[in-house]
Amino acid sequence: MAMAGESSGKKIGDCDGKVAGNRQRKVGLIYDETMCKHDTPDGEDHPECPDRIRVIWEKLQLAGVSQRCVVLGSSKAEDKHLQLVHRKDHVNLVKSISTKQKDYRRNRIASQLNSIYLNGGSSEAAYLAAGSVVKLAEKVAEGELDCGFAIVRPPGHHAEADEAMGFCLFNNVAVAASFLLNERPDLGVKKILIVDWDVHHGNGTQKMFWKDPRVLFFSVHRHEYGGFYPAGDDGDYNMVGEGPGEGFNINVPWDQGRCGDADYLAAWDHILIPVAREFNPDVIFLSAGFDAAINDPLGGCCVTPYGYSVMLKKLMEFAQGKIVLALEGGYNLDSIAKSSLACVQVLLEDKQIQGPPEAYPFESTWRAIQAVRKRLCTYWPSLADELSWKLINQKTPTPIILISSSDSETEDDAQGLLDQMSKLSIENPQGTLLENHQVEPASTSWRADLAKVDVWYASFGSNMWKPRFLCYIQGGQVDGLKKVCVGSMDKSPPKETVWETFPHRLFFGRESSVGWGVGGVAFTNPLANLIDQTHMCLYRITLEQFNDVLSQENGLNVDSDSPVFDLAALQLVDNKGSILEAPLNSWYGNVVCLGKERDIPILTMTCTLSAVEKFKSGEIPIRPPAKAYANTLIRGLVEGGRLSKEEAEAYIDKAVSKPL
Ligand code: X5A
Ligand code: ZN
Repeated sequence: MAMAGESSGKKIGDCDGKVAGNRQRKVGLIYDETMCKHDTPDGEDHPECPDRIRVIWEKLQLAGVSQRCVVLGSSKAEDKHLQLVHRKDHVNLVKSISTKQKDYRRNRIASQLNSIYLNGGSSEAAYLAAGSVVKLAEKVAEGELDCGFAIVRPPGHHAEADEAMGFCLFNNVAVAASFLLNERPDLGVKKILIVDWDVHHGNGTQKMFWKDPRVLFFSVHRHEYGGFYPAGDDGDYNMVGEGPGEGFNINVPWDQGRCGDADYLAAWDHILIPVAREFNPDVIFLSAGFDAAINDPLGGCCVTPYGYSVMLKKLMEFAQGKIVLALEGGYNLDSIAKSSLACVQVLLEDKQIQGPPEAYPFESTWRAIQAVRKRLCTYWPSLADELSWKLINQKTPTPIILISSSDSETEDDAQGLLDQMSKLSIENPQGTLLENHQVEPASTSWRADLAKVDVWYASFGSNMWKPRFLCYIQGGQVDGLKKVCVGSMDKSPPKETVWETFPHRLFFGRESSVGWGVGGVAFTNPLANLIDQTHMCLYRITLEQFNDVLSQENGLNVDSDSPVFDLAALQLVDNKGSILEAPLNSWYGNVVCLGKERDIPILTMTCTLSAVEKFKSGEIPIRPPAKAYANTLIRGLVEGGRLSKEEAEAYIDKAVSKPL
């Protein structure tokens, strides 16, 4: 097989010793220009393009690292090895592609498949991609090499037993893992860890080892409740394997894009690494897609080369460093070249590269990690401990939204707050400045702009009773409420009302409130958990109205020059599914996005995470609600048709009596 750059690689055994007594690791590389022949039939642009592997190879050469590796020729997979994980029909189909004389025959096959193109070079490339990973894996398992990187395409992890999909024809990594286990028992590889950090779920690999306890499959991917490719439930954290393979499949599903180094490393530190320690693999395969890399056009995440290098370094502690990387996705040529280089430098045990300043994971990242740990802790006891509150509430300082205290007796005047707000800026968790809040002249168009956007306002307190909530829209006062509300500038009623439950803890606290007198008012813990349920009444209102509700909740003048919660803030919660926390000591200093309903964000307002801590410590009192207030909640739940009177009373009682 033709090989680019074979001559530039050193032969096994003639690497320089790096440190006396600590020999240089033998790192294998496989690259073959033949795999570039798989391309779109008419030369149309496609993200999975031949240049992907070219740029990686060129980068490794230019950086002088391929010269320090053992460069191997590619090799075609044998049908019998492919058939360890693929159906015979599928192997034959892929084989037949190049024998077709006409593009239209191939196009017809491709059109039946999901996200697949085919040309005359596809069969050979697919055989070489799979065969190269097999070859590299064999050499690593034999000990002839310490580790290596197969720079292959087409990618493999979406390919299922009988189906090509998602740019993948054969499942290269699965073929190689199965080869070691089934064809080379003499090598003593009994347990394999497959780590899939491609931004997409490795559905093919998951299915191939679903019932196989010899292979622990770990995939971290954008999932978005099943909306991200490959859509569906396969990538859910509940998918843990079956039969003897139960517990040997781990999915870490992100609810959103934008995850970066901090998020991935949190998944490493709190899931993958402890499990790897318990599993103690003999060999590790890495489905190394680089489409979670910063600037990837498909991934939307922002992992840096540094992030990849740290993730890989942490894996090198296992299986005596026997790790086989196989390229999967990754569609920004510059990003994949840099990320690949960073990884090969780790394989070579070069000095750790520099990283960007420290950032913290998103709230939704901790939610995913906690869900995974809970689901899998019976199989992997090291996941059983609760993560410390301190850890999961670390935050990059983000002064975002200032909301004054609701119903509170504090002296802060509204104008003072607005003045402060005007000095604040919105930052994303990576610390990049997104937008400055400006003080605008009194007559601004913010109302017109925000009136065009709908949100769901999710109420869990007295606003669940519609007549009480309507005071915030139409103005007025209802039974039990000790104050008159001015209402919104837009007095139109909610367009829709729906009920939902959310996995959050409802509780009551504070001594007394302006609206309801002596007794606590309702809060919901901004952090989701797996046990508690809060009933919420969702009103579909405009973002303009939401601002007016927010202002009234917080004693601010609705007639203000600027919105409290603007489009930039909405975009921020929308993108992150995260929590905006006010830096002030306010009662409802938090706008939390609970998700979406028919693509419209669901927003609620509650206390800050730090206030939750103070409630727990007793610094802020937990108090049962005033009678009139509790009755208003019960009325809301009953008249809204959510619960019976008895159920509603029991629900409130439970929230009152259960310790935080
Ligand atoms: C290997 C890989 C992505 C497929 C996306 C299809 N496939 N829309 O990254
Ligand atoms: Zn991918």
